[in-house]
Amino acid sequence: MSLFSVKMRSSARGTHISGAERIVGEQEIDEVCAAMSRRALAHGKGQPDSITITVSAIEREVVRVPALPITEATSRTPAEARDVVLGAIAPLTAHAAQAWELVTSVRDMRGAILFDAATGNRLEPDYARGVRVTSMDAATATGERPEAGSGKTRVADALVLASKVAHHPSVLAEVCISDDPDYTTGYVATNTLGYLRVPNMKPAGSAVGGRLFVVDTAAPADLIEYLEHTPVLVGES
Ligand code: PML
Repeated sequence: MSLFSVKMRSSARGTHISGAERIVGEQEIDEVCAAMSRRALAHGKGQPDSITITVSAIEREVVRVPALPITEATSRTPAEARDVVLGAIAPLTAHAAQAWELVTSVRDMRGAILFDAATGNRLEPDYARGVRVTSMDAATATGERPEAGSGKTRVADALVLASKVAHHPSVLAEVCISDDPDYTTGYVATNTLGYLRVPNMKPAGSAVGGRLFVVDTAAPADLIEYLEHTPVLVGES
């Protein structure tokens, strides 16, 4: 079956508000475009004045990876959330506290921070932009799913992204805080831990939000190419 990438990004007065992507069969394109614009208009970060939707045929091989298993922590405050996240990433980097400080201080980044586990240095070429993870979807969105074309939830989207990211051998962990001020649950993901949902990552109403990947490489060109361009369908765990 021919597959198409459908990408949406929205902004207001030049500031990014939201983005989404699906990999779908041709028959799903119209429905998916409609669902994406509805979702862009409903984003808690504000009313967009620009919504761009791009549809392009996928010409290269699509990689299939398993979905990470989901569990949930019981953090009741940002301080407890910090303890959960540090518990997960401290075995992977001596700079875990620095990673937390970083991911809880960024906002309006369209992409992720690449955080070198060995040094604590940032590796992404453009700090303001970060590295965007694109070209991915749930495998069940490609016609194998009976309700193909229906809207997906925020958690399902995040799980797809986290599963693609965790699959790369240079990635040790991901920490995510939503940039939606009304949404305070984030996650920490690793291949051994899976996708651990972490409530109360930030205070309600906070515009803080971003993603940070703890990586085990000082030369991230291959990783960036994978994250930005390799088409990945995420299957059942
Ligand atoms: C986002 O807003 O896109 C980030 C989503 C994080 C979802 C965390 C969860 O509830 O599992």
